[in-house]
Amino acid sequence: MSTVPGKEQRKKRINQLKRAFAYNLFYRQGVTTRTATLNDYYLAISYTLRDRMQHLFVNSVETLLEKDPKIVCYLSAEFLTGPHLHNNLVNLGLYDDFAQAASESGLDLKTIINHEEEPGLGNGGLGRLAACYLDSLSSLEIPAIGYGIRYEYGMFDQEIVNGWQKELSDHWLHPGNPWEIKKPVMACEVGFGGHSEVYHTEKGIRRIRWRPARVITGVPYDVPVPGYKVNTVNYLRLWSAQSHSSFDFADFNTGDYYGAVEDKIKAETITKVLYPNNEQFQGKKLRLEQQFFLVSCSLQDMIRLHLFRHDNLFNFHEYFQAQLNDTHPAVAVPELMRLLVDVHLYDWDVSWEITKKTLSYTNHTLLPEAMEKWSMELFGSLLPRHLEIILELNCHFLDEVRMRYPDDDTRLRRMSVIDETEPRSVHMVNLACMGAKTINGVAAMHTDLLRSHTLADWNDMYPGKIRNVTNGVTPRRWMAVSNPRLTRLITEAIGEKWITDLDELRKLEKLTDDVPFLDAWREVKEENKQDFSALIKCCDNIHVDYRAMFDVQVKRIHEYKRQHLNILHIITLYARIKADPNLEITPRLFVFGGKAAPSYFMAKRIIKLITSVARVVNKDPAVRDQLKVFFIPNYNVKIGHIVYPMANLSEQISQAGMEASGTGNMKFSMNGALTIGTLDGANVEIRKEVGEENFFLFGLTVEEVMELRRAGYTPLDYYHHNESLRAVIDLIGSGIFTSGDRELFKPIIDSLLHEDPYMLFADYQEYIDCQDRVSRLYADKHRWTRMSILNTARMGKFSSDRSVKDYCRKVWDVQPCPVKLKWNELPDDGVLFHPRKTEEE
Ligand code: F58
Repeated sequence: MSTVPGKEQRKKRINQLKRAFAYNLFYRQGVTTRTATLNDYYLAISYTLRDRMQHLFVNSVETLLEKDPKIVCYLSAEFLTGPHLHNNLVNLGLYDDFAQAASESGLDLKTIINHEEEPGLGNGGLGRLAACYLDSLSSLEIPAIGYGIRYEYGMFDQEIVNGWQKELSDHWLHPGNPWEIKKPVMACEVGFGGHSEVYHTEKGIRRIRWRPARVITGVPYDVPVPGYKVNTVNYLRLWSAQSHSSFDFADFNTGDYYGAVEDKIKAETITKVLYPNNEQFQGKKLRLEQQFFLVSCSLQDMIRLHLFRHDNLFNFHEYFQAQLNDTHPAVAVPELMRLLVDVHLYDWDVSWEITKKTLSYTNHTLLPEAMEKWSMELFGSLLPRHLEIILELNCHFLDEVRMRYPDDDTRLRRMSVIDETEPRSVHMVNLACMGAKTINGVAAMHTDLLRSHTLADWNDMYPGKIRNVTNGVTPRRWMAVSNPRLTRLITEAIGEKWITDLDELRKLEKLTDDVPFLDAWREVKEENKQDFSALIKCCDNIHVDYRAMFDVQVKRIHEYKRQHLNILHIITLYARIKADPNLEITPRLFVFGGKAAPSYFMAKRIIKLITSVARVVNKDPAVRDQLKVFFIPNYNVKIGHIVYPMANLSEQISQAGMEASGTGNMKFSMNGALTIGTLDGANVEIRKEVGEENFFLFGLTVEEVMELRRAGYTPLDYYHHNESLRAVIDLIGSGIFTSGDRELFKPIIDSLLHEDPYMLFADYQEYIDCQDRVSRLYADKHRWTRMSILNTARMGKFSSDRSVKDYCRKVWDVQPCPVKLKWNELPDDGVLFHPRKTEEE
C-alpha cells in the first residue's frame, strides 16, 4: 500500500474517508444520520473499505493475466473466516485512518467492528485452518483462490437454556454482506443423477457422456482476501446453488407454476445449510450433493480460467494446484477425469496423469468414525458416471497393487476404493490417496501415525508420498487484530517485523530478565483478563477477581477432547475444599466454550455437566470465591478474539493419538498462555519449541495407550484403587450437581466406569498432580511471567506463513508473484472504459 506521509496528506485522506462514509450511508443504505442504524453505519464503513481494496484486487487480477503464474486452489467445504472488517483494516494498514475518520464523523470504530456478525461457514479447526491459509497465501503474495460453499445458514448459534445446549439457526446473510461480490457471468452448471451413455463421434470414436437427470446452476460470490501490507488481494469464491433457469421456463410453459417453484427450492437446498457434525460421518445424500456441487463448479472454473490463458489442458497442472481439504472434496478425482475425458475429450491415460499431478490431499483425522464412506447405491444414483470412472480407475489401480504384492488379498481389500463389506461403499480416503500427488498429515505425530497405521499400505507402496505439513495460524488475526495490547508491547520492544516473520519473536527472549518488561507483560494479560471479567459480570453476574488463574478450554465438545477430564479436576478441587473448609488454593476461573453436534448425545450431556457443576460451585459459600466455572455460550471466531488474549492456562488434554494437530493450542501459546497437555497432535511440537520446562505435560503416550488397549483396559480398576477419583465420580452420581437427580449423568458415569474409550481414568491422577504443579507455579508470578514470555517468543514455527511456505515447497511447487500497481485508482480521464466495438465494425 502506498501511503503518502505528512500531516496534510493524512488530513486529506481522512476527509476523503469521511465523505465516502457519508456517500455510502446516503446512496447505498438510503438513510440519513437521523434514520441510520448501527448496521447502516457498519455497512457504510465496510463498503468504504471494500472500495479501497478494489484497486488492489484489480491489480492482482491484471498481474495474473500478465505473468501467468501457477495458482493454488484450496478446495474446502468450510472456510471459517471470522469477521472481516477489523482484519481487513489491519491487513490494509488502514485502521488508524478509519478510526480517525469515524471519530470525526461522530462514530466509534470499535463499536462498529463489534457489531459485525461472523460468517459461520465452518465447524471448527479444519474450516478455520482454511481461513488462516488464505490469509497467509495473500500475505506471502502467492496467487490463490479459495473455493467453498456459500451456505445460507452457517454453523448454528448456541444458546444455553437451563444448562443445556439449544441450537438456533444462523441466518448470517440477514444484515447484509458487504464483503461479497456476486459474479453471475461466471456461473457454472452442475448435473445430478441420470445415466451415462455411449456415443460415437463424427470420426467414429467411441465416447461416453453423462446425461444428468437434473442440472443446477452454481453462482459464485467472491470475497476479497487482502494480504498483510502487500498489494496482493486474492479471493475466496463461494458457490451458491440456484435453479437452472431453462428448467423453470419449461415448467412455466406447461403451466406448472408450483412445480417450477418447487424445483427452484429443491435446487437451492443444496447450499442452504452447513452440516454441523464434527468427526462423525453421517452419509446423508444432501451432503454428497454439496460436495459434488463445490467440486464441479470449482474445477470447471479452474479449467475456464486456464483456457482463457492457454489453448489446451495438457499443462493444466503446471498452472493449477488443487488442495483437497480432507476428503470432503475428494470427488474431484473422478470429476476432473470426467471433465478431461468426457467433456474436453482427452485420452484416459493423459487425463489420469494430469489429474494425479493436479490434486493433493490433506488428512485431518485418524478417527475411524469420521472417515467418509458413501454407500455405492447412493453414490451411483447421484453420480452414475463418476461411479463408472471410479470403478475403472480402481480396477487399474488394483492391478498395480496385485503386481507389487502378489497374493495379498487383505492388502487389496484395504487399499481398494470400493469397500466390499455389505452394503458396499466408496471409500473416500482411498479415492483421495489414489488420485493425489501427495498426501499430508497436519502435525508431525499425526503424519507418523498415518505412515505407520492408518495409511501404512499407501506409505509402503508409495514411499515419500505422505508428507508432513504442521498446521499454523495467522499472527495477523490471532495477535495483531485480537490482542492489540500485546501487539503494542511487542512492537515497542522488537519492532513490527514479527507480524510477517514470526521467528522475530525470539528477540523477546532477551527481555525475560528485564523487570519493567515483565511487569508490562503481566499488565497486558491482566488488562485483557479484566475486560473478560467485566463481560462475564455483565452477562452472568459472576464476579471474578482478575488475579485468579484463567484456565481455559475452548474447542468443539467431543469425548476425545476430554472436557470431562477437566471437570473431574474441578470437582476434585471442590471436594478438597469441602473436606477442609480452611483450605487455601490458587484461585482459578475455569472457562469452557464449544458447540456439541446436535445429535451427539454424550457431548450435550458434557455441556450439561459443566453448567451444572458451575451452578453449584459458583454459589457455594464454602468455596470462598476460590473457584469459578463459566461456560461461554456460542463459542466462535469472534469470541476467540477475546478468549486467547486473556488465558493464563490452555487446556490441551485430548487422549494421545486422537487430536490430529489442534490449532487453538497455538493461538493460546502465542498470546502468552502456558499449556497443560498430553503428547498429542501439535502439542508435541509446541512443547519441543517452547522447551519442556515451559510446558505442563501429563498422560499416557500414544504407544502406552495402544499397549494398554491391547492388554485390556479396565477403568473400574482405577475407580476402585483411586480414592480421589472414586470420590469425584460418586459426587457426580450423588446428584449434588443436579438437585438430587441421579439419572442425569448416569450415561457419562456408566460410560467412564465400563468403557472409558478415551481413558480419562488412566490419565486422571497424573492430570491432577500436574494441575497441582501448575497451581504452585502460578503463585510465583515472576517465574510464570517469564514462562509466558518464552511461550510467545518461541512460537515462530506455528505461523501459518511457515505452513504455507511448507506447502509451496513440499506440495505445490509455487512461487510468490508480487503484484505491480498499474491502476492506483480509477483514472480521471476514464481510460479504463474502452468503447465497445459494435458487430459491424
Ligand atoms: C480438525 N478437524 C482436527 N474437522 O480435529 C484438528 O486436530 C486439526 O487441528 C484441524 O482439523 C485442522 O487440521 C476438523 O476440524 C471438522 O471440523 C470436520 C468438518 C466436517 C465433518 C467432519 C469433521
